[in-house]
Amino acid sequence: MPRQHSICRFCHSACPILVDVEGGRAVRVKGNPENPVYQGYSCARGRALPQQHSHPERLLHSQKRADDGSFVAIASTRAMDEVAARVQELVDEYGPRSVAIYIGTASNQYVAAAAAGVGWLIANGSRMVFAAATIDQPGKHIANALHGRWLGGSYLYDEADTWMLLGTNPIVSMVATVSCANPARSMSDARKRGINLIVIDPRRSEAARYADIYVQPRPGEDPTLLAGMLNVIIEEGRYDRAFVENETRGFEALRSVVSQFDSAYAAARAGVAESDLIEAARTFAAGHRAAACAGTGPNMAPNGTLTEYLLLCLNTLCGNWRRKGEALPNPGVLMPEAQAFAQAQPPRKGWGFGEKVRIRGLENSAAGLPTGALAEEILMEGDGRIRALVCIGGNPLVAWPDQNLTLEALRKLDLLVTIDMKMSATAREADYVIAPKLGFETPGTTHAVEAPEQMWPSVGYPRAYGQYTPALVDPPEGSDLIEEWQFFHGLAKRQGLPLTLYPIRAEAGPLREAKKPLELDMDAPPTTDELIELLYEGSRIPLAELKKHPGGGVFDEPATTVGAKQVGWEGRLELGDATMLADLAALREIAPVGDDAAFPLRLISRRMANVYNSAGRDLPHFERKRTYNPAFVHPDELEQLGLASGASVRIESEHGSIPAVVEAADDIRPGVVSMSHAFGDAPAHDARFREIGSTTNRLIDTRTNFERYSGIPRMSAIPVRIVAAD
Ligand SMILES: Nc1nc2c(c(=O)[nH]1)N[C@H]1C(S)=C(S)[C@@H](COP(=O)(O)OP(=O)(O)OC[C@H]3O[C@@H](n4cnc5c(=O)[nH]c(N)nc54)[C@H](O)[C@@H]3O)O[C@H]1N2
Ligand SMILES: Nc1nc2c(c(=O)[nH]1)N[C@H]1C(S)=C(S)[C@@H](COP(=O)(O)OP(=O)(O)OC[C@H]3O[C@@H](n4cnc5c(=O)[nH]c(N)nc54)[C@H](O)[C@@H]3O)O[C@H]1N2
Ligand code: SF4
Ligand SMILES: [Mo]
Repeated sequence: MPRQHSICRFCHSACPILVDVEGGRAVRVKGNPENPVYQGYSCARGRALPQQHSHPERLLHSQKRADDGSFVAIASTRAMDEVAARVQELVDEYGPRSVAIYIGTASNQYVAAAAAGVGWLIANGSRMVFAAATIDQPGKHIANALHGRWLGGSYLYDEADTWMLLGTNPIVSMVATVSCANPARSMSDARKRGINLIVIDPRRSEAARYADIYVQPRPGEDPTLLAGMLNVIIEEGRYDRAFVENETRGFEALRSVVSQFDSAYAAARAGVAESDLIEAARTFAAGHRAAACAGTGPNMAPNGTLTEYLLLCLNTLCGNWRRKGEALPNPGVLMPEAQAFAQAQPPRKGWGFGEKVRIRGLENSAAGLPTGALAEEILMEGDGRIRALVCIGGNPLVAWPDQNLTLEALRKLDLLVTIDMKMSATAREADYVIAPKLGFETPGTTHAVEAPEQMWPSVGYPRAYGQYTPALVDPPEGSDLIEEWQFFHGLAKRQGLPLTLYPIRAEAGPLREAKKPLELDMDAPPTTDELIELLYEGSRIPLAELKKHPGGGVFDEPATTVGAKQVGWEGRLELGDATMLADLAALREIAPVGDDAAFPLRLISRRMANVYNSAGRDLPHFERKRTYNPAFVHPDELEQLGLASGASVRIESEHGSIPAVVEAADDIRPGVVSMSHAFGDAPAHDARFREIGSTTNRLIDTRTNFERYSGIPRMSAIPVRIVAAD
């Protein structure tokens, strides 16, 4: 068979790829140099998709735990019979709330995987939906609710003259804090264009190499740093007065609190030069098409919601939102056509609505139920305890904060099911492991990367781009695999329940009704291709048209522009949210993150190339290099500790301890340890740490240091010490 177009589904970036198929197997993958948006980009993980599909450890059959703890293959229909029956028993005996789902990272890339899980859960009467979002960047969702949203959207990196990246490294992570399609290309193009780029990160990251101003702060001091910048901009009158006057409220309240963070104080606290802070503020305020955006680092450090809120205030003060008459870079392809207006959607509640958990007063928030409290929710006796958990493309045992607690919780469950392509650390604790189809075996689209109306600075494609791919190959001979949504359909059918899909981003627009949930036929379910047709009804570009562009198409014409403010519209963006400003004011009274003699170092997270959280470590291109996650520290730090690069150590926090391998890296701020998450395995495997790495989440305490809105514990800027291994 000739070379075929497809979409990579290893990570969220949806790169267009060219696939050589021979004898019914994908044998080679490369990027597509003719693709107008990605311009040939692919990464080693995408090029290793053939090995991923044919990996000797890939599950070709679902697995069931036997009484002796070993796993035996089980037919997927039988697995659905047994899981459906067990869930029904639990619902009957303990109520619907005893059943929960966890939506992990590897669910985003598959058609309706999460939507079907949610639909199935709701059909059971449960609302216990947990997702990785609340241990990722929950502050984004909550701050957005508190600040309100500009319905004209934000500017995008590819058109910007000024940009600020706070604790995000898109060159490695591929997140859309610049363009998610070929970020390196996008960053070098922007440089040629003369963009002013500010990067703030305790590690001089790959993205920092493109920076005009690079600031290396203490981790965890982003709110003070931002308050200092806001103060400079306000005091020097560098903000957009007309925009502030016409579209916001609460300016005086913000001014009054940030005035306590003068540049000298803020800079000293963040451990940066005062002149750098002032220059960053002035440069940012001088931009016309600009935005500031944060990644996981500052969101995982204490006060992540406050950081995101102050970033929104910074963007709003500087008037960095798309104005009336400006064209949207991406009005949508598989989404309905964007409806953008030069007006503010007013604030809404950030937390405290919907389902509750029983833990530490935590509640549902704009980011969802707190995954940081899920282990406790499973462990806590009494009415409402979660007894069954179905994981969709996630790996809680290495990804959730507090590994020991997580392990205890997973073992306490009456039923743990995980849909995973291999026997992950979590799968080995499960009762059933459901073996899914992988990318080449299923149709797919780029719709999850679209974001026609930007929720926060810079997300989504910089153009009206989209791609559809059919399934390219059949699953391996003799295998019994099932797609995620089909598994949930199968469960619902066996329980005699309907399955309704709540399509993502189907909410109402100012002139558009919300999309209706989709009720699936329980006796004659659609094929995945038919489901795609149903899901994208009403898309700006008809699916049939998109299919005429197998390598991906751009549909810029006709342009969609930002409409004038609707008559009588009164919504304003909130600069003075009382809770956020109280949190900021309180920081004035709290010692900087970092004053702790027993644990003098600060552990921060990072993404490593060639893997995707816990996935990809078994692919050949990664195995050829080191296979663990080094603890990177500044060479001076190592010298002080009397350790050589490559030495085995223990990293200890107040809460736990892990073995690790230190490595000298002069891009790290002294006093900081930079280490990737989701490596290693359960504690029983610790002896192999030089081969499989170690789980930093064992060092994290979910219970003492957490954000009260989202429940995210302190997952960055964690006080630790390094001791030589015995
Ligand atoms: N290659 C690869 N790509 C991935 C992933 C992967 O595992 N590997 N994971 C994916 C996932 S799930 C996500 S959510 C995204 C995340 O995407 P990003 O948010 O871009 O993640 P990182 O690349 O870890 O960048 C975070 C940066 O924050 C810095 N940092 C840490 N603490 C602080 C702090 O307190 N303040 C400041 N200012 N900076 C801080 C770190 O040094 C790091 O450079 O990446 C995705 N992409
Ligand atoms: N300390 C610390 N903890 C963190 C973070 C951090 O920076 N520091 N980051 C947090 C973030 S941002 C996130 S998003 C979470 C991630 O948390 P999770 O999503 O729970 O973890 P992953 O490792 O991404 O889990 C992906 C699982 O899906 C499987 N998988 C891979 N491909 C497929 C597929 O095609 N289909 C199916 N069904 N399964 C597949 C993999 O084998 C793996 O077991 O971790 C969080 N935890
Ligand atoms: S960046 Fe992500 S989508 Fe693109 S080739 Fe790599 S793994 Fe695949
Ligand atoms: Mo994430």
